[in-house]
Amino acid sequence: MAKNTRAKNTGARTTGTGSAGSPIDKQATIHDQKLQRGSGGELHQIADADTPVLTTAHGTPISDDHNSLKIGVRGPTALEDFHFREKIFHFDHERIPERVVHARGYGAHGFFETYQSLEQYTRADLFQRPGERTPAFVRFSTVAGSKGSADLARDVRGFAVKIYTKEGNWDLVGNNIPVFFIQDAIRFPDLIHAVKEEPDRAFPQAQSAHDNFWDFISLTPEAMHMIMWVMSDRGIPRSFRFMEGFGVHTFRFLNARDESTFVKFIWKPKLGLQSVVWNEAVKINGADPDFHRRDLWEAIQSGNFPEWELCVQLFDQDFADRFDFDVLDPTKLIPEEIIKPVPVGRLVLDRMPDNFFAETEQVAFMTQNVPPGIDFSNDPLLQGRNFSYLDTQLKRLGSTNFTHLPVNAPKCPFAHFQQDGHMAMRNPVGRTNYEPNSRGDGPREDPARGFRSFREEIQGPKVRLRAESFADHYSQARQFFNSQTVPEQKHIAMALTFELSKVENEVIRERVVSHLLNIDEALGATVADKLGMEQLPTPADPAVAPRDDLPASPALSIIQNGPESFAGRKVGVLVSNGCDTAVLKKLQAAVEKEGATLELIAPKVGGVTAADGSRLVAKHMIDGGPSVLFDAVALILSEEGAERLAGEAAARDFVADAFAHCKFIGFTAGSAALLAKAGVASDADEGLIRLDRNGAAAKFIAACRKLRLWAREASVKL
Ligand code: HDE
Repeated sequence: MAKNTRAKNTGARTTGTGSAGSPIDKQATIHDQKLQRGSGGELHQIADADTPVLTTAHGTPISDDHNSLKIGVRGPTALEDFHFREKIFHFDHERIPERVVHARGYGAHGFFETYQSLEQYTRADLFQRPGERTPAFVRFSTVAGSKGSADLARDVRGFAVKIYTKEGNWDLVGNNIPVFFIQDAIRFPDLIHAVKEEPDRAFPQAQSAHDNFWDFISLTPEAMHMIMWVMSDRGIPRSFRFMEGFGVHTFRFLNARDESTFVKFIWKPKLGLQSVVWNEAVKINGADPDFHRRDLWEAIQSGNFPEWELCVQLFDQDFADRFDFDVLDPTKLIPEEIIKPVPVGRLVLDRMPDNFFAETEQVAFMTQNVPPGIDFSNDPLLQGRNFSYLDTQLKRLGSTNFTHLPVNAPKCPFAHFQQDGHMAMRNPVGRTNYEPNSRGDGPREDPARGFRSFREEIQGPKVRLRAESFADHYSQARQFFNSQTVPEQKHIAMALTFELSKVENEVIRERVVSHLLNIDEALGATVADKLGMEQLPTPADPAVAPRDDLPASPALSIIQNGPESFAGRKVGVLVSNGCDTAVLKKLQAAVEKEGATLELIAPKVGGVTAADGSRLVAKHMIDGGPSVLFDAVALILSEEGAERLAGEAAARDFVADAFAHCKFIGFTAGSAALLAKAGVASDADEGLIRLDRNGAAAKFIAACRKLRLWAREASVKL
């Protein structure tokens, strides 16, 4: 069987002949393909009744796509070869500039479904009718790395949503972190220059662990709150499906009477929050740099559509005046315990793009895309963004007509007098291309339906100053740190230590620690100690003394908001020849009942023969399926299988890593030899669960709902 396939694939069997005088003189049929062999032995695929004829972009049918036109069979190529020229010309121009930030991203289509009418607060059409669905496109991204960088970089994640409402596109261009590094858009180019690869050496790529970034940060105290978030587990999410999204800035809702309510937007994932540990992230980047992409692709293709609820925090001017911090300052958040986020709709992603380039690469998000009923606040970061995003689209997409691309075009009726320009696809018809006009042609303004800005009274001198109300740089950073569980606080300390250990200049390290001391003395001292600093630097001089009266906000912790469910997660099961299928079947049933998935890993990808003689096909061979790709693992091995695997480094790492990353490990008695060789005692803690006992599969999955056994972390000392 295998031999036959091989013979066919090489096209070794040739039949028939080409037309007389043609350089193509032999034909072969491989599967249902018609192949011809050319004069130099190359294989040509020939059109038949079922396949379209290959043409140039101008429609000219092509007879030979393998050989350029030459003067003599070994001679120079002729200039008149328009097909060759067109093909190479087009290829040479396939790339468009990658996004200057958020270059690496992955998108999907879906819909937004409104829960309730928000008429009281906003006249935005999409929030009027409960149950109504509005098409949406989402692009998730990392910020610092280039288009080809790995998914598990420690970084902020972009969470950009385009909702094609009946009154124009609404782009909520957010992140998975509710605050930002800087308070004024004028700082953005410096921030991004600092975090991206250093200009003389062009590394490190997709990493903030280098001198330039920390130099900038150490001199930018306003970044400290955001630094706490990025150094926390939020910076290394398990996948896009398990992240929150935040609009960050304060926006306004405007109702039909043009009354304003301030609003902050939050996307909450239905599957709950989850992150990985740093040691795992580093290994995932090697094992599967597309881990986040693949996760979204697999979930959507298998019909497990990821879902988020859109929540709003609503408040009025009175609250804004009373609140501890300035609501226009994007380095501050409003704790959920102070203003409870109210769910107003859900976002479901149910379709991958047909073509990555056309949709995910060319989608153009712009903060200034808001429908009537949603308006901006004066947050200086948002004001700057509203200027930036239009500019960037022209640079990337090359034409003012980027709104003609299907992914960017509104899905509601639209009409204007804009015309011409590069690649205009939609061109006006008729004589009138201006307004007002006496012919009664073309669109007209609509003072009632049209977009109106909030009539805000603004007065003041023209100044280049930062508001004093923005000057508290440490209090919310401290509140964030105090709201984390012990393991989460440790992760922050470890992340800071790792990052600063990559900084060559000791002065920069010390300056960062001097800020940490203003956030939490013990944190600063731990990082200093782990960096081997001989003495603690003096705390940085704060513009405003950090407060210690802000209560912890449990909503800020990932672990305290665990889903208590294993749904949407993945178990990796290591199997060997002679394994017990009854145990596997029970585990499979328990996994499916939970709404999770299971993949088999075996010594060979072709699979194994179980004890009952059945054949189990594997998804991964052991070297290609390390445990970092799974949320929990199980070892269903025969004694002999376990002995053999114990001699393989990849199998030992599979177990040792799962243990070190605090994962739940199910195992059968036969698997003991591998556990032992990996240095894991089968009774080490309650995270090791026997699977070959009555009711064991359900018990294992119930334990997995905790996602990780953090109590183990102190002993593994990652
Ligand atoms: Fe962006 N940002 N940004 N940003 N941003 C871009 O627009 C910019 C900021 C965010 O998946 C660019 O189309 C400035 C905050 C996301 O296509 C660019 C400032 C937040 C995406 C740009 C900020 C974001 C971008 C680059 C400081 C979270 C990816 C390519 C004032 C609320 C969208 C592009 C996608 C992309 C500018 C700050 C989120 C250059 C000037 C704060 C999710 O226009």
